[in-house]
Amino acid sequence: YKRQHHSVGIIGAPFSKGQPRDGVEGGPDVIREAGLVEKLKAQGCSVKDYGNLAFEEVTNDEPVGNVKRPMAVGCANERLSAAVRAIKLDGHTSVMLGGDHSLAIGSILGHAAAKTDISVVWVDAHADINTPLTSHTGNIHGQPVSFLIRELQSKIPVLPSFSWIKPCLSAKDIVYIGLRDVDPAEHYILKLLGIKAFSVSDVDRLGIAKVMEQTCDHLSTTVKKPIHLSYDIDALDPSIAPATGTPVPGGLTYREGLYITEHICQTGLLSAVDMVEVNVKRGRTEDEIGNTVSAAVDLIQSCFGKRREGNHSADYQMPMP
Ligand code: HAR
Ligand code: MN
Ligand code: MN
Ligand code: MN
Repeated sequence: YKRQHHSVGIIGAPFSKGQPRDGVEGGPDVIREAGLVEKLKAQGCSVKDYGNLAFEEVTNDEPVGNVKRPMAVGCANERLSAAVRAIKLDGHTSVMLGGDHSLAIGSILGHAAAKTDISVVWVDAHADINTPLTSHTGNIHGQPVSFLIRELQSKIPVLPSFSWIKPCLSAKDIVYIGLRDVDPAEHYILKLLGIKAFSVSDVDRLGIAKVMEQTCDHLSTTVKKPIHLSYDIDALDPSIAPATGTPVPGGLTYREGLYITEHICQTGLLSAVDMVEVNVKRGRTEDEIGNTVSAAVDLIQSCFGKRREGNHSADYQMPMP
């Protein structure tokens, strides 16, 4: 393991229309207010903060079938994809602060536009692979993966503001970790396409170390592609990350959550990160909010080399008596 110099480009995406709950648009600002930029600099990263994207108001955004706010989601993601592409072309590892998980559409497509061939590690309680036709909620944050997988495209209906989207992943290019709330249609799709998925039950059986080993083995059978880590904070147990829209009991521990980011950092392949679904308005106390936000910051720091065993710089000099 060689200590690497990390150059990080941060983009805030204060967007919530992929789901119905207020507050998730505040994610980028609360994560920054918790000191993200300063902390990354203090651990030796160079950081460029690209600020927050501005999303235009979309009027007449009527549901298509039961899919809610298709135009707002399509337009926001088109903007985000251009921003992430630019951050990648500037030479940074992209960090997208959400916002809800529908933003993974733009983040992953922007990353793929700059890097051609990428792989995805999707850490989440949910599979987010409903198609617009299988979704029971109509919330697009439960659907982003369906738009990205080539093998599913014959099942995807036309949606307004989604025509720019061209799938960029094969089913073998994505691995899930942390699943525990998967709809029947989603489970069918995962099995049909043979998508690698580690539920929390698999984490129980194998341990997180084996899960990460097998995740990396699966993603690098031939060439080592840049990794896109899409981290939904609800993957963590609600006891450590309660301030999120759809908490599910029995989640990853704080230690398992951090093991994932430490391991992916060590591959040297991490190329883009999403940190999504932090919703301060879903926290019932200051503690619940603070714990959730600081877990998000800790995970991002860990993506860029902060290790629980400790760190020191290559030029560290012992003080002499
Ligand atoms: N599967 C459900 C749906 O399609 C719930 C998924 C939403 N929750 C998320 N996504 N936070 O990870 O709506
Ligand atoms: Mn999600
Ligand atoms: Mn989720
Ligand atoms: Mn590995």
